Amino acid sequence: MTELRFPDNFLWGAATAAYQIEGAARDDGRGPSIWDTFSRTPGKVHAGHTGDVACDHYHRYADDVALMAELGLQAYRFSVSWPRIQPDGSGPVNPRGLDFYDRLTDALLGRGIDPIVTLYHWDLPQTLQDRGGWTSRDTAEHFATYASAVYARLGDRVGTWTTLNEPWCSAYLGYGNGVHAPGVQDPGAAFSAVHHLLLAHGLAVQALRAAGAGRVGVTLNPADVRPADPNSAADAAAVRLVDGLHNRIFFDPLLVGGYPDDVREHVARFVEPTFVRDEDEKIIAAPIDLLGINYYAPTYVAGRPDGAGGGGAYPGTEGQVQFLAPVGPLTDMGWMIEPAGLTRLLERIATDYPAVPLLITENGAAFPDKTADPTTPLQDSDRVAYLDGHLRAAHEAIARGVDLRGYLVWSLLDNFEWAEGYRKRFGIVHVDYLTQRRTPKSSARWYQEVISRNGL
Ligand code: GBH
Repeated sequence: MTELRFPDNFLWGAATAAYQIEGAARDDGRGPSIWDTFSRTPGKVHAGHTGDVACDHYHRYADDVALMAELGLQAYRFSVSWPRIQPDGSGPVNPRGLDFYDRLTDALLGRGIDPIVTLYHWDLPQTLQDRGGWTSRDTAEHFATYASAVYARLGDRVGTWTTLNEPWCSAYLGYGNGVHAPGVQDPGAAFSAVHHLLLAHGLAVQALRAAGAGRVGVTLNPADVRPADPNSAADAAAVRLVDGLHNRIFFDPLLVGGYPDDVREHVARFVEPTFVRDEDEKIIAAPIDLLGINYYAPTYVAGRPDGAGGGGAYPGTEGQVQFLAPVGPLTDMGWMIEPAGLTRLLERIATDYPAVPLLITENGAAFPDKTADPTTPLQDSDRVAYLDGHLRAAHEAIARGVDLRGYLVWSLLDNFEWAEGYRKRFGIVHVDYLTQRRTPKSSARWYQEVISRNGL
């Protein structure tokens, strides 16, 4: 394989999320989140796993930061747990919750690692859910207050802020098909959640800017939507529909201003959009400094005018759209491995929504452990191949002119993989959940090399 160099100043790092790694669910005044409730509800998460202990990162953060430094990470993306900061989601701030992120930030800076904060990675305070969660406008207002509280504590040391992680998942999986917390199944609620999440982002950007924040953005999980048959008009229509409900419903209000007409019409079939107020458009479209992109796999669809489509997590696609079963090499999640999808996606975003720098805030793969012997380093050549392929794809996008600033691997550690619990492992570092022992896999050593050479 040819050697590839990345641009000078290209940022290399790793990402995690609070509920997936921290544990310490009842420590230091943390309130319950919708993921505590959901994971403790029988049948929702594989084998009844919860984030109660997870990787115990809350207590082991110093060792974990030392490991990041050993691997040469330049940046580390973590999320802040809202219910640690405001146990009830609104009202008094819990200083002990902020203390943890204060210690973490200082530990990172002490090792020369750039902290990238995500303010919301799915752990909504349960009290807010009891009042409607993301279907309530109040939640968006509360989010801005929470963002200000975190900024007030960390803003002097954290330079890069992102508001939400993957609002698509929060809305469609949380309120549409209910496979994620809070487990609601209601198309109207899903669309109302989309809007209130976007509004929360916009209000938080306003609040962060007012407080003096430097770099502010949001992380999406845009889909590379592909037709089963490139020559089929029905498939092209299916691509357009899914692209609207997955991508343009977020991109357009954030980066252009307002929802696309076809998306508005589709949503109106499920819910009267009284929750959209005139003033919201401007708030949501507040300029951002970076767009975080999470990419894992492409989405192949076929149009089914005969009404025989299986649909998916997208309200109103039942009957009309068939989501094709993944084919070819798959990860342990059953997701396709298609690096070219990343190049296509980055190019498409750069073309349709120019002027905003991009950062890959997540990319990675789950693969089962290869060895039962805990004394030999785990040889995860499948993960190395996945990462190598996707870095080549990212490099190709840069070569075609995409303004891509960096790459954060998902994930630093094996962790609580949401509805899959601990059975799916995304880490470049292995976690033995019985002993909490961390062991870098061969992918971690490979990544360390990539970073030190700034290339492949
Ligand atoms: C991210 O979600 C999350 O930010 C992170 O917390 C999580 O651990 C990580 O990825 C790994 O899952 O569902 O078969 O139709 C990614 C969620 C994955 C949702 C791909 C859409 C489409 C394939 N996305 N999925 S499928």
